[in-house]
Parts: sequence; C-alpha cells; structure tokens
Amino acid sequence: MTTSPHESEKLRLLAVELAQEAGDLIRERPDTLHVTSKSSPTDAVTQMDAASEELLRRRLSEVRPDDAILGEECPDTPGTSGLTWVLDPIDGTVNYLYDSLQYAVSVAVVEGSNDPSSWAAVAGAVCRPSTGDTWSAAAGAGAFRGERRCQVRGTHDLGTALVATGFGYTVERRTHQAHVVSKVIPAVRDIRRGGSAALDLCAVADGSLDAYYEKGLGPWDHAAGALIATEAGAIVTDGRGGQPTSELIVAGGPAVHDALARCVNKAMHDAPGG
Ligand code: LIP
Repeated sequence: MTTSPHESEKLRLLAVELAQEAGDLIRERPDTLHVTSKSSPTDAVTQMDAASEELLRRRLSEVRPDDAILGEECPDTPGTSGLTWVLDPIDGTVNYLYDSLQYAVSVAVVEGSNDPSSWAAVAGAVCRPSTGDTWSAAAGAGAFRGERRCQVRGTHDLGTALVATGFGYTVERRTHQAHVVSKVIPAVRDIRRGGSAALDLCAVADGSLDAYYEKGLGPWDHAAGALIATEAGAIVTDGRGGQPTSELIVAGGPAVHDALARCVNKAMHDAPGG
C-alpha cells in the first residue's frame, strides 16, 4: 500500500464524518418511503438510499475531487488519484424499510483497484444511525467502536461459535443458502441473521459475534466492515485464502475462521444451485 499511515488516519476520520452525515440524513425517516425493487421483488431500494449516496458523492466531490467512487445505487465515478471510495448508502435496506435498528451507512476507501479480490483497503467507517454507533479503522492502525478499540473474541471451537450469515434475494439463491445453513447450524453454537453485512462484520470486530459468512455480497456491503474486522484481529477471506468476493466472505477469529470456511465450502459444494 502506498498511502502513508498519517494519510490513512486522515481518510479514516473523513470516512467517519461522511458516514455519520449520511446516517443523520437517513435517520430522519420521511413520512412516506417510496420503495422500488432491483434484482427481485424483495430486493428493496428507497428514495433514502439514493439521497444518502447523493450526499456522500456530493461531499466527496468537494473534498476528494480526484478520487474514484464505486457506490451501490449510482454509476461509477472515475478518478485519477489511485484511491476509490466504496459506498453503501444504506446497508440493511429491508431493516430500514421495516424501521428496525440494524441498518448502516458504510464508507470505505481502497487503493490499487476497485475489485475487492485485489484492492488494498486503506480506511473505512460503518455508522449505525439508530444507536449512534460508528465503527472505523485505518489499515495497520487497529479498529475502533467510537473511541474504544475493538478486539475479536477468542473462541477456539467452531462448536461454541456464534455465527451470522445472510441470504440473497432470488428463490434459487435462497434455496441454495438454506441447504448451506442447514449444514452449518449443527456445527456451531447458533446462527444469527441481522440483515446488514457491514454490521455483522463490525460485530465480529467487537466480539458480539464469533464469525460471519455470506455468499453474494456486493463490494460495498463488505468494503469497510472487512477492514474493521481485520484490524480487530479477524481473518477475513473468500474462504479459500484470497480476499472476499461476491462468491463468498468468511470472517472470524484465527481459531474459528478456517473451520468455518471448511464447513461452508463443503456445504456449498454439496448444495443444489448456487
Ligand atoms: C444486504 C446485506 C446483507 C444481505 C442482504 C442485503 P443491502 O445489503 O448487507 O448481508 O444478507 O440480503 O444484501 O441490500 O441492504 O444493501
């Protein structure tokens, strides 16, 4: 990575500021949410997703005009600096739609590539507007929940690990994932399904989960949370030693990650569909 520790810290502070600004915007829910769908009738998006990303993009054009932007809801913006901001304006959109607490704004900045299999994460922040919590990290400088440093749990046995996962939006994908989770449930303490990948990864970072896995994420879902979990001591991979991709993300403490990756990979191999 070519970004200096000092510059990475400045970028972390900017990511926190931007995530919190967008969090303040979406926390003030309008009387009417205008809901449309994307990949399937259950893949919801609201006007607040768009408003959040528009705010993030406008602020980045002001303070980081030479950086590229990759966001969930708007077309990519090219850049010349070598840095790319990766934005999820509302992660956990269905939770937001149902007015439950587990939704977040995720802001990350990466360098070298905008492909999650090869980018180098520089800094990131995840804001949960419903509770005012913000997790953040700069590469090599640790992970924080507010001002408090995060550390993964030291669980040593998959059989006592609390594991989160998520499910996609198409019947074929959900059928496949139901088969996979049916093999994971007997192997772990219990399963949680929170509805936000970014917050699941932050939960691994601060020890309120032991591990997390999911197939089918967008790069914006995990860009910030994966760095935060890594900086808290987690191993975060594609389940096969590489960086997370849309095929699979597996995150967990050193003693649990490999066992979970083996369990999930076998279950995915044996499950129908994909
Ligand atoms: C969500 C992810 C979650 C996944 C959901 C959805 P979104 O992102 O954060 O982990 O299980 O299906 O993809 O769509 O709310 O930004």
